[in-house]
Amino acid sequence: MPLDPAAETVVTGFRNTPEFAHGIVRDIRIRWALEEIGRPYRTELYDAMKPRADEYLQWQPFGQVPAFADGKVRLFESGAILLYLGEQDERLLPAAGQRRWDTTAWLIAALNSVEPMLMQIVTLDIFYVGKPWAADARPSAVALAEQRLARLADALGDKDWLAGRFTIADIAMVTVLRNLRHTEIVAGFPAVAAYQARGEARPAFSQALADQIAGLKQGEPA
Ligand SMILES: N[C@@H](CCC(=O)N[C@@H](CS)C(=O)NCC(=O)O)C(=O)O
Repeated sequence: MPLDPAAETVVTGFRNTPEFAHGIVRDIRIRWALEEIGRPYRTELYDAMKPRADEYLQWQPFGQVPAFADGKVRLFESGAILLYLGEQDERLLPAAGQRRWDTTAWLIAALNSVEPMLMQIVTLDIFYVGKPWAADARPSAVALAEQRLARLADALGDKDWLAGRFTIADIAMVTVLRNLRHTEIVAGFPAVAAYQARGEARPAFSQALADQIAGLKQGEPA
């Protein structure tokens, strides 16, 4: 599909999900970044319960959300979209030097080293709730997640943000941590819990959250 340089910014999401997903569907990451830099966007919201059209698979090969387009690029993967936005605004990604690469490393760590461990618990608690084998597997999944959270707490030390100031790495990490909000696991690591709360206290996050939930309610039965 040819790109239109004058096109508006578009982010894809869902207009209906089970309630547990409200506030954690991954388009929240992109909405949050866009709110931080005051960049307007519109959403394309899909029915989460139905397969995506073939045309959408040309944009997001796995049929997932979010995907992003702005007339210059079409992108999928929340991490790639955050990096793209960071390239355009230093408030999201420092322009050069150690801080830029710390941001990149922590963004990838959030999505590759922490998110999979936390998602195991979500999978067991929510997708396989009630299965006896899920209850058996849970203690070791929690132990693995706790190892990551302990290292994250050490890395944070007394810093407010992972790369020394707020960046897209924090958008990725805070939204990853939110996946455990149905548990007390993060509360067991006060520095990590305080870090998550600091991220969630940002006005840009509140706006992104409110907008995502408003979109998700569109698909609810009246
Ligand atoms: N690694 C992808 C994961 C995207 C993803 O898992 N999206 C979920 C919503 S949060 C989704 O679309 N799930 C529906 C599906 O997998 O069919 C990213 O970070 O963008």
